[in-house]
Amino acid sequence: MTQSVRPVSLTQYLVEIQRDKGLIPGELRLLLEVVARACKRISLAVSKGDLAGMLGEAGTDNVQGEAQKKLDVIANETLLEANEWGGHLAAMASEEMEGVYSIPHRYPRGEFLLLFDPLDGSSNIDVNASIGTIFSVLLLPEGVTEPAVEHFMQPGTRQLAAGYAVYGPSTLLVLTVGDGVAKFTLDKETGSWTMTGNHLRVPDETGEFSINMSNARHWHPPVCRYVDELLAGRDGPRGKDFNMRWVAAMVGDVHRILCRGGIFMYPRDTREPDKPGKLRLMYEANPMAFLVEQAGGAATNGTQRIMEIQPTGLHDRVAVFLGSRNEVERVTAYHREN
Ligand code: AFP
Repeated sequence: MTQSVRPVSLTQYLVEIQRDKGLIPGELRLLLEVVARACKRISLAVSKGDLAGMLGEAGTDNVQGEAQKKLDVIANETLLEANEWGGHLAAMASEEMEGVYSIPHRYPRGEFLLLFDPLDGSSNIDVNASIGTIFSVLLLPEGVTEPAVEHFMQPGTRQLAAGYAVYGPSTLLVLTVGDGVAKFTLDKETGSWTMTGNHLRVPDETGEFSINMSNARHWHPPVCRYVDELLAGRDGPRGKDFNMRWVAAMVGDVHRILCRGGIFMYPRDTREPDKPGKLRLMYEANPMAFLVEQAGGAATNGTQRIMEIQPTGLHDRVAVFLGSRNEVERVTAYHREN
C-alpha cells in the first residue's frame, strides 16, 4: 500500500534542521516558532479588516515620520507581546519603534536579537492588497548584558535566520536559516504552517522587472539606462520584451521573484541626494537579501552586496536591486561604469 505522504509542518522542518543537520540551536528553533505564531495572529487581524475596525489611520506617526495604520500598531504589539516572555531574545528592534526594545527584567533573556517590519506595505492595507511581516535574527555579541543599538550594528552576513509572512490570497511563511529557502502555507482549518515548497530557486534569467515607474524622472543615469533598455524590448539592445509588476509591498514583489524570478528595484534618486534609498537595511533589505541569495539570486545597493553593508543605525536606508542574478549583475555593472 502506498504510504500517504504526511504533510511536513514548520515544527518538523525546524526540528529536522536542528536535530538531523545540527544547523540551528534549539533556542533559535523555538524563537522562529514564536514568530510564526505571531504572524498567524497578525494574519487573523488583517483578514478581519473592516469587520473589526482594523483599517484606517492610528492617528500617530512612527519613527520614520510616517502616519501609522491601526494594523501597523497592532502587528508591532503582537510581535512584542509574543516574543518578550519566551527567554529566547535579548532585545528587539522594529520599523515602528525608534530605539531598542530590551526584554523586560521580569523575563529571562536569551542570546538572540529580533528585528522586524511588522507590517510591510501599509499603503496597501485599506485597499485589500498584499501586505506582510519581514523579520531577521542576529546573535547578541558575547558578554553583552544590556543590549543597545550598537549590538544590532551587524552586517547582513551575520544573520542567523530571516523570513517573511505574506498576507495575500493565502497566508504564507517563507524563511531561511542558511539551508535554502522553505515555504509554508497557513492551513486556516488546523492553524498549522504546512510546507508547500523547499529549496526555492530564483532563475538567473528573467523577463519581469519591478520598479515604481512614477519616480523615473528622478533616477540616476545607470537606472535610466537599465530600465530604458528593458522598455525598448525585442527591438532594443536586450533583444526581448519585458513585463512589469509593482505590488507596492516589498514582500509581494520579493515573493513573486522567489516563485518565478524577476528583478526588484528601489533605487536612490535625485530628490534627496543625501538619502541612500527608501527601504530600510536592517529589517527589509537584509532579510530579503538573505532569502534571495539563499535561493541563488543576488542583492546589491547598486555598487556593493547588500549583506556586506556595515549598518550605522537601526533605521538606515539603502537602495535595493535584488532578484535574478544576471539582471542584478547587469544593473550593478552599469552603476560601476557610471
Ligand atoms: P509602506 O509600508 O509605507 O507602504 O512602504 C512599503 C515599502 O517600504 C515597500 O514595501 C515597497 O516596496 C515600497 O515601500 C513601495 O514604495 P512606493 O509607495 O514609493 O512605491
